[in-house]
Amino acid sequence: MNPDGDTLGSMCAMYSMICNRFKIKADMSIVSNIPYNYKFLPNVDLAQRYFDKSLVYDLVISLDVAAIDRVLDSKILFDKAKCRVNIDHHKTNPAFGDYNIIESDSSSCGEVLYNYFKANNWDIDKDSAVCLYTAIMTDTGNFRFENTSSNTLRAAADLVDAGANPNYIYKQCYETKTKNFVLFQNYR
Ligand SMILES: [Mn+2]
Repeated sequence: MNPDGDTLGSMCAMYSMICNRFKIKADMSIVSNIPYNYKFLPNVDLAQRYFDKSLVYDLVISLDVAAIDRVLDSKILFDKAKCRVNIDHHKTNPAFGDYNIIESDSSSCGEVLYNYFKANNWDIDKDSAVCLYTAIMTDTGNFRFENTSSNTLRAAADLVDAGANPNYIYKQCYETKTKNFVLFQNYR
């Protein structure tokens, strides 16, 4: 519900990792519209709002979701899955998955994923790097909130080396406005 840059960035990074590295088919599910400024995220347009609720997935991964009720009626897909994984950084997360990767000292779900990918020696491709950088940048308020640690900055640097462009991503997230919005601003 109301996904932010961390939610969408983490989802698309995991999607790229699964499809590009492991060559496994995956679907992405969201329950709200995608904010205009996150449309640049690689593959985000493949995310679906409506699903056949009779589907039973082998694996469902919840990303940046502090409480499973937040996914509204998509919860049925999570509940019915053969394996449920919960990856998050919120202190309040009650560990609702069969497997839980919760790091409350990480800035963002993007940083948790980055740590996981690195720990498993999974190469981070450019699409994943763009998504993870976006996730970390937006949840740290451009690396200025208290949750910004030395690990956060090392992750960001590594993601830049892997192809994320800080200036481009910043502009997409904070300087992209709809045509109507720009007209409205000019009118005022
Ligand atoms: Mn987050």
